[in-house]
Amino acid sequence: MNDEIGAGIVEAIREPYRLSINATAAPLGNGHINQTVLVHDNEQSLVAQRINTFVFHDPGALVHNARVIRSHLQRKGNAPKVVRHLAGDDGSYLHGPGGDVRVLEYIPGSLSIEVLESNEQAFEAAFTYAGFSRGLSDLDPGKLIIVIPDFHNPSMRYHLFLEALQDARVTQIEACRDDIKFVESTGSLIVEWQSLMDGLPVRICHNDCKINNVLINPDDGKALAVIDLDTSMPGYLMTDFGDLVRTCCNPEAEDSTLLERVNARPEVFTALARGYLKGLEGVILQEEIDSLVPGALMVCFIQGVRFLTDFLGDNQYYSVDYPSHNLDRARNQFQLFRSLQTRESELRSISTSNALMGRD
Ligand code: GN1
Ligand code: MG
Repeated sequence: MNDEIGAGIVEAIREPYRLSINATAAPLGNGHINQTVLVHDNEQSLVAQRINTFVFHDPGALVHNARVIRSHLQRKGNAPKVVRHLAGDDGSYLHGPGGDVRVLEYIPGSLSIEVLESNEQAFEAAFTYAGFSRGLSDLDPGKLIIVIPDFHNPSMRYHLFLEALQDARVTQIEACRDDIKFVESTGSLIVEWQSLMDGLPVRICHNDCKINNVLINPDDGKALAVIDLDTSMPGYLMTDFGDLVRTCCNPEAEDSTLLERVNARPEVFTALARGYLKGLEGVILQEEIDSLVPGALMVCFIQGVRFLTDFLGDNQYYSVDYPSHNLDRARNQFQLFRSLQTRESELRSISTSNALMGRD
């Protein structure tokens, strides 16, 4: 992100948040869609974000959903904290000429991690996201706006890949022939995943359960808050758990090209399953428990398909640091998927074992 972007965000919020002329902005986090900065002004620190309206057509819907979710969870004694949107002096949450800049509270001393450092962190993240869905299990899903329809729908994602393949330039196709073949040969699993998903209960999910979307306290490793509620809407537990596996089990970052190191670590998987099932004890149904491993496989594969689709379409969706960034990301995710496939039966017996929830 260049300085001009940060300066533009600060300008958009200067008046409504009474920022002085000394206010500074520095890039924050590692999101692929929105542009995020940490604003410091004298004693005050704020998180400000320019919402990507190519992806999120209705910024007001994001604010609405996050506020509905926050006020519901706040009424629950033991639900995780979620980050707060801050209104400006004028009472509004969206600013700037495009109405696409918002401000969120900054949680001092909090840390967002990109690559998991311990099994305890995996447990804590899974327990926190489970608490999020548990706390929202009695919120009417109709109160939330569907910001991106079919967001985790595997058939739709596969269809978009086929469309991108048809429209792609020859040089792009040449660069990823083997990856395309891999996707086409694995595509038969889509039907299975789709029908599994269609039989599950719809629940309010976070839908972007990456390890870096839980802020932790570095002193005790406990979760401080869940952030990035932009895709929080009705969905399925299998994809939330799948995203946890995708971002925690891999010892490498999602764009690492050291593919020989990419692998689904079973001990991390065990910690995730234990945390997730504990956090949803008494709520999660047996068919949902049975869907956790397929969910992990599906999310890794589909995330790879989404990155490859974007590579074929010249990187219109995800922000990239170099032209083949999305291709590197896709290969990393496919490698993780293959590693999960190799361990599938081992992981299934872990996630369905009674010992995991202390039931034996
Ligand atoms: C995007 O921008 P970020 O990192 O919050 C994407 C997720 C993907 C993720 C891949 C709206 O999230 O679905 O899983 O990148 N968000 C959207 O890391 O597409
Ligand atoms: Mg996100």
